[in-house]
Amino acid sequence: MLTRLHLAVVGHTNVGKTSLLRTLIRDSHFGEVSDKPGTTRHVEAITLPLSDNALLDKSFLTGKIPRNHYLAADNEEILFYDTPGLEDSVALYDYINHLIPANSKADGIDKLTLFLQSPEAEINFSQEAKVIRQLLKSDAAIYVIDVREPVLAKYHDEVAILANSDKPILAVLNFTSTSQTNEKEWKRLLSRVGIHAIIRFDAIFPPLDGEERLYQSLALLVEPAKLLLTKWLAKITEMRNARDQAANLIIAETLVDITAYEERVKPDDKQAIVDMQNQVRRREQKAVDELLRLYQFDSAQEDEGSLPLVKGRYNTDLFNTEALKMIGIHLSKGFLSGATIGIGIDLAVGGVTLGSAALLGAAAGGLAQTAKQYGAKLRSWFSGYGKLSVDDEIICFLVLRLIHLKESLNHRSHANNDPIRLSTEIAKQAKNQWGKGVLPKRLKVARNHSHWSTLNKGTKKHDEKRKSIIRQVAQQLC
Ligand SMILES: Nc1nc2c(ncn2[C@@H]2O[C@H](COP(=O)(O)OP(=O)(O)O)[C@@H](O)[C@H]2O)c(=O)[nH]1
Ligand SMILES: [Mg+2]
Repeated sequence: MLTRLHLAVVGHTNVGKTSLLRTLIRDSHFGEVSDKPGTTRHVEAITLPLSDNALLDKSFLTGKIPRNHYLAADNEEILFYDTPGLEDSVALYDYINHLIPANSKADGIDKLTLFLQSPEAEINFSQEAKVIRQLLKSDAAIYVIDVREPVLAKYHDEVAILANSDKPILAVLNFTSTSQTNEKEWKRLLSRVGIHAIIRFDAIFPPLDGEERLYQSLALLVEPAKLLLTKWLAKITEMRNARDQAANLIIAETLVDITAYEERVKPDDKQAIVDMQNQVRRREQKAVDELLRLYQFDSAQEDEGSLPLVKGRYNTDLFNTEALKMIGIHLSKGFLSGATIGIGIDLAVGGVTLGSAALLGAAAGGLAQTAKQYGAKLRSWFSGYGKLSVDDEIICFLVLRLIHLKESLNHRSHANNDPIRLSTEIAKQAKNQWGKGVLPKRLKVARNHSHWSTLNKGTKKHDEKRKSIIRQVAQQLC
């Protein structure tokens, strides 16, 4: 039984070998990816890290420490070897066959071994020799194919050379999300040399069950590694679920922080509103950073034109009514646009707090005008202080943005260099309860617990009730 599986990732140059590995090991910085041929010049070993610190960050909310390292502790591991491309397979195939006398009984491995011992392995075919050496040392190969390519002579020779290794080979059809492909022809060629294990796996837009299919196919090909691969897959699934749960906790904690956030201000203190908006923006950014870290994407990677993120930041302001309307969030009658949008005012009058919706009109003209509007009765109660809090609609907008970001990151390949785009999904999500602009009851509870917000002074971050509400809100996000 194997406890370590060595997999050589081989194929023609520029077919997406390095990209496939970036996707499988969730690391957008692994190796070098480029349109130019021959970017990967050496064999590079890499494994999927099975511990994840970002998952631990939120464990204080659940009290459960994610089980890490259980595979690593047993020294069980899958090692991938990224190799340079097989560039000149036609010349190599000829050369290998010339090395063998005409009536020789040498088999495929004999031929490859002879080649590796020949002087040309150090001179003209040094790059190819690296690939073949690694292939012979590995337990199996993942053969990456660009299915847009017609099946030219050079590929016939390439496949024949690989088949000489007598290693189990899993063919991975890449670029399958492109419209014009030569899949049928490739499958025919592969089966002619006895390669029948074939999966479709686009490195940039991998299918949802892509990883499962890949490891399951390997388990069928390399019987001694079956148990290891099954455990590996279970670990991947476990990490995926833990990541999803941690993401929901990140979002839920942000929601509770912002819902419970309040400031007591004097009438007409417009600066207080601006300051509060900035605090909320910063809190949202913290959630974005946490999500990016959780899904192992770095914020600097995003380029200028990206939506919804520009260099790891949303490029639409949270307090922007147009954006709110665009995704279809229903705005209540009292909702105002303009500078004061999104921060509602409750009047704290002799211990009685009036609903913010009724008094939203106050935001535009300041509290003095409100007092006029609501008459003498109110004025007599008026203690001289107002309580600012963030409007329901803004919180709903925030949650939709964060859920959308989470989904985008969850499905995103680490080989994808395109900016994260605001898809139509967000509009679809907006049809659910959040789109109505009304907070669910569970979250509303936070309105009466200002000490639950890390944005207020005297926060009780570890308050059991706070943690419990965060967990409940997180569960409702699923
Ligand atoms: N659209 C698309 N592009 C891909 C895919 N796989 C690789 N690429 C691009 O193809 C180029 C070569 O990829 P790379 O991983 O460096 O290939 P390698 O030479 O085989 O390691 C890069 O520009 C990648 O971004 C894919 O599945 N779809
Ligand atoms: Mg490469």
